[in-house]
Amino acid sequence: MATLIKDVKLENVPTEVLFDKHKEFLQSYEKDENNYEYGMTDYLRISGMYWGLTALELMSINTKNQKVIDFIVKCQDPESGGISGCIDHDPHMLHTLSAVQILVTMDEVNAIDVEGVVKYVVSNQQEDGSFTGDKWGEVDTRFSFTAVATLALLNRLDAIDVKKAVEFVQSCMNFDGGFGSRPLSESHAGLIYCCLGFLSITNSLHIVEQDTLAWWLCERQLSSGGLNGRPEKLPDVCYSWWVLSSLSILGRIHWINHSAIQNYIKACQDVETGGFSDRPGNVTDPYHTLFGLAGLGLLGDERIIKVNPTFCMPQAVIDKLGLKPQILS
Ligand code: GRG
Repeated sequence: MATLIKDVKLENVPTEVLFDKHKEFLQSYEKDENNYEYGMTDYLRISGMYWGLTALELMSINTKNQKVIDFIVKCQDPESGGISGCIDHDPHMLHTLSAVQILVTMDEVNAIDVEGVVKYVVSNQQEDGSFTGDKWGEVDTRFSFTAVATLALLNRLDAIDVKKAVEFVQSCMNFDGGFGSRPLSESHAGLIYCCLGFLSITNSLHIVEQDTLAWWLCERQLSSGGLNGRPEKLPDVCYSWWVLSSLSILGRIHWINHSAIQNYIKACQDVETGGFSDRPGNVTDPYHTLFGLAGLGLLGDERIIKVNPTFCMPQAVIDKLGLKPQILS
């Protein structure tokens, strides 16, 4: 029986990256706070700001903005030290990292209580080395990444038990070389990025089955050129980041077909509204716009500011902090 591989058809692919349109698209979020979409996305506001502002930085726009800094300050919980997605919401590890990424990029990290953030991250580490996302207790390798990325950006990796944290991530490695959210969970490109990013920050990439994993990541490329996150799934522009950053950390980005993925990413642009969507013809958003642009940056598009594959931030910011996350050659 023939195997049916899920994929999409590309038609009328723009030949260029529409930088001006993408800038306009992202800047419109700053101007219009009264629309329905803005109101419905309160719960992810801080991460949304990180996606949009980082995408603008990658297109050489300085995003330093007092309104954003003041908003983040108001999202820090004075008791736990954690940062929430929006004022009066519960703090969460993901938004805490996004806030620190934004402030570090703006060179304004001291606007928040840095020791409070450190205390919050430490409070989420469990006996087995894993991390919870918030006080409600969900454990996931995404939170191992957000913990070490936040602390590394604050130069406070010493505050947690790194050895135990590495042992937990290692326990999530699968027979195919990939990683899941917890021990015995299915390998997924998003979680592989989190685990490789974690291992790159903690200088522990030696535990990885490097060739096996790089091959699994290359198998994410479909005939359309797009990448999926796991077998039998449709392509999505965000995997241009999760897969290509993982291959970059492994020193094997040249293993994948560059022109095919570039073409897929270009096909996901909306030529009228600007921005990128997950698949051609869908509605665009800042999340897919960041990961489309950052993916093109990793593939060597020199019009995009050099992006660090571990932190998904401008390389110049990481250099300025003196951070050297491990990258294999
Ligand atoms: C600093 C860039 C950066 C990220 C912060 C939160 C985080 C760290 C990374 C998220 C990684 C990620 C996308 C994980 C995916 C989790 C998952 C199991 C998604 C499955 O979603 P489906 O089933 O998607 O909707 P597919 O594409 O598999 O159908």
